[in-house]
Amino acid sequence: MTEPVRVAVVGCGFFARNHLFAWKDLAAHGADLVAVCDIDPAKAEAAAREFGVPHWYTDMDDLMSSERVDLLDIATRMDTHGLLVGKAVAAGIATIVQKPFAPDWDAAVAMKQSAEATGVFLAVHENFRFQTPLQRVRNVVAGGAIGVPTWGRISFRTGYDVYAGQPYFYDEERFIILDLGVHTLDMARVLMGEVEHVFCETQRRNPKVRAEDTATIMLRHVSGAVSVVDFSYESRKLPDTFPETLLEIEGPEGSVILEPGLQMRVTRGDETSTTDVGAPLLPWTERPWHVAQEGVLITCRHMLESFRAGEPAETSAEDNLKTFAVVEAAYESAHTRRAAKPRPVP
Ligand code: NAD
Ligand code: 89V
Repeated sequence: MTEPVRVAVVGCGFFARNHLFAWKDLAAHGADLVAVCDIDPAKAEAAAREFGVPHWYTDMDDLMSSERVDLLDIATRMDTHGLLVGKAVAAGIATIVQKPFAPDWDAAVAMKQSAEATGVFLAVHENFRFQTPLQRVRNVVAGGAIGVPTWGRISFRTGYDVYAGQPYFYDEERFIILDLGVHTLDMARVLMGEVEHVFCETQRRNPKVRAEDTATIMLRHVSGAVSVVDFSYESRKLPDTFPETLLEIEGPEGSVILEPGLQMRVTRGDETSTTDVGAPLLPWTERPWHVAQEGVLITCRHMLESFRAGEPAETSAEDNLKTFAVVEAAYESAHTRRAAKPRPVP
């Protein structure tokens, strides 16, 4: 019988509920949710009560000094990540931190380097690549069915009211590329390989929003492939496909297309087939978020298994910095109106 992994969740806000449900489900895989923390005592207490967690705190230092935690899951917003991750890593506690890794490159690099210097497990909860539909696409591409990808489009366009659950979006200094580009550009790396340079145009189409709410990015990959990654929270179309990532990846042998309703169409030579690759509903997930919610469970399971095996997560701090470098290159290109290269990860 392997020892349970003692997990604590810091941040009990809008999205953290999905982390809490996921860790409770992973009790069957050896996760033991021992504590939650939120600076808002009402949220911390409510989360502990709802999820049957024995202890709750309003200060992470108190949690770390009072509990024996093996794996800390930080589900706060990016402005707190540097401080909280720094504390956890200094305490030698393996840590997962929600996306965006940080508000800026330097803060993200500092966290990665602190974990590297101490040998502490540090991963970013970047869950789109773990979502069932996108895993199915990954399997097709990795299996070589279409050959090495040469062209792709990865698209997330919605008019769903994302602001209702995440009102802080209105005031971000840098918005949709940091919030959503971290997901879609990560998928571009996963499916098409590392990025050589990007050209990006941004738009602010909603007058109530301070920063960009739409981005259209063209990427040249190191392999020579070209992809277009586009995303907006200001699309007006029905049916709205939130939170589906739609895509088409082309190679010399064929293509894989993810269509609305999460129908995956694979063409190989002169044969084509369509499969429903939608995420299953779980007792605690609900439409339309269920695709993203199930992705949280799969991601947390991957983190648990990676930690237990003493291996870096797929979305380790180092890996996520490669995506973050593409995010920064997109902002640079949008500012200079010229192509920009992702900076190397130090
Ligand atoms: P939120 O503001 O609703 O919740 C954050 C919580 O953290 C709040 O309850 C706040 O009181 C608490 N908090 C702040 N500072 C703290 C501290 N020092 N110690 C303990 N608790 C503290 O935010 P949210 O919408 O839940 O987003 C949280 C993160 O999740 C964001 O980075 C967001 O980008 C990310 N997110 C990810 C996904 C996804 O994985 N697909 C989806 C939505 C949001
Ligand atoms: O998944 C996320 O990071 C959320 C979104 C609105 C894109 O679902 O912010």
